[in-house]
Amino acid sequence: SNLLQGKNIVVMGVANERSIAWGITKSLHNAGANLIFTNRQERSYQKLTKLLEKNDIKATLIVSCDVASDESIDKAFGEIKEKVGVIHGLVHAIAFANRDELKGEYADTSREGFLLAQEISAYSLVSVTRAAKELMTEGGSVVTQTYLGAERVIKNYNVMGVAKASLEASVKYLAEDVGKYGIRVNAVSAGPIRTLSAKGVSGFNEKAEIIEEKAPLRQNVDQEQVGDTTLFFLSELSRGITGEILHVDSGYHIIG
Ligand code: 0WD
Repeated sequence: SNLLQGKNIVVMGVANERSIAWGITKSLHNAGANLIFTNRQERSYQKLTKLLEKNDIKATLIVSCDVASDESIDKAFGEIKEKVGVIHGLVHAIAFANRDELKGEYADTSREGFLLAQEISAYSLVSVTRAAKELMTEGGSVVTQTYLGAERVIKNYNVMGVAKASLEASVKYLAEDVGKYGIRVNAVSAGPIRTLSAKGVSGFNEKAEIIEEKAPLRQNVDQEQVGDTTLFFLSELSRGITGEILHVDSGYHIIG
């Protein structure tokens, strides 16, 4: 397709081949987008450049960005503004919590662990949307990644569930703020996908098995399915939609 032909899209959060952001990258590339990437770590940068080469995808720009730092965000978007100018889309696929707080009881969450999860997983959407808005002078679309643990108690998801609840509320408040500039903000709520981050949450296998057993479609979702839905949100096909949380979970969330 050519849904994103000539569109400049920033993708944040490719760590490796399994990353949801990598599945999204493939969908956006196939739709003709010009892709700008941000990485936190040098390790991810190396992995990304290899992946791009292997898949014959040419990045418009790769910049480093640690969302824990306002200076880093300003520097990254400053560089994007300088080298690319206008952007039309932003993909936020970033989250973090301490591993030892992704098991046991939520009540045991530390103050620092709570704040860290909120900062990296929820506040980062606020700060990058603010930075991206300045470059979205022709309107735009912001898409983030969330999980059912925001809506329901899911064993071990704990502090991240509370951070995702904050992320989802932020999607709605941000959608109101930037709607007047022709910018939309939406989230994809994906079923469990085996990635580096998913390995940090205890009991991943059980979660994936329940989907195969109970979800209407009786199969787990993959990065490509999330990629295609994210493409939909970035494209004109979804022009009437903002502030939405869309489940890509084989229908699991409707089952009681
Ligand atoms: O089952 C799953 N895997 C699901 C994941 C189900 C539903 C939602 N999600 C969400 C995650 O919560 C996250 O928001 O999707 C998003 C992407 O997660 P992923 O693809 O599962 O995880 P991973 O491949 O580990 O990528 C996470 C990225 C990494 O990229 P870099 O380039 O930094 O290595 O988030 C990054 C993490 O390192 N990240 C940060 N990026 C910038 N600044 C930071 C930070 N401070 N902290 C973590």
